[in-house]
Amino acid sequence: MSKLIYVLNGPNLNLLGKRQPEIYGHETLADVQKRMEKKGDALGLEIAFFQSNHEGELVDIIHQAREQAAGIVINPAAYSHTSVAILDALNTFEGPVVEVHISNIHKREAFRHHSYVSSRAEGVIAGLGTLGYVLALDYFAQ
Ligand code: DHK
Repeated sequence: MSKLIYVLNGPNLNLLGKRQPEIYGHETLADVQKRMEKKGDALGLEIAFFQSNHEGELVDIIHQAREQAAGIVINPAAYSHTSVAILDALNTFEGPVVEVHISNIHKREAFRHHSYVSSRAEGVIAGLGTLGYVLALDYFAQ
């Protein structure tokens, strides 16, 4: 049976492709999902893909992952910089977590330099565009 990987996307990522393309690129979130599913097939990983603009809903999805997922890829978006609730939820999950940022948060405003989630993540991929999501799957396959 293939391993199930939850992929979580935080606020405003539903507008990927339309929102500040000079920072986040032209690919849509649906494109990212397709790429991940294709890569997942090649690696023997099943992908469950989510996006929410609501902190509590992301917490609920992480709780659901506790029962189901072998690992989590998360781009918490703006909640990276604010959410102890998402960090606490991830701390209830026993498997590996990879944090992804499309942009290089360290090259941007100072308030983006700190992520609560990073203290829980096995690894953080930032600044490689949407390729970061695909590379996270290579980690899980390994
Ligand atoms: C996405 C966001 O929406 C921002 O709030 C983060 C992250 C960066 C990204 O690069 O994917 O600061």
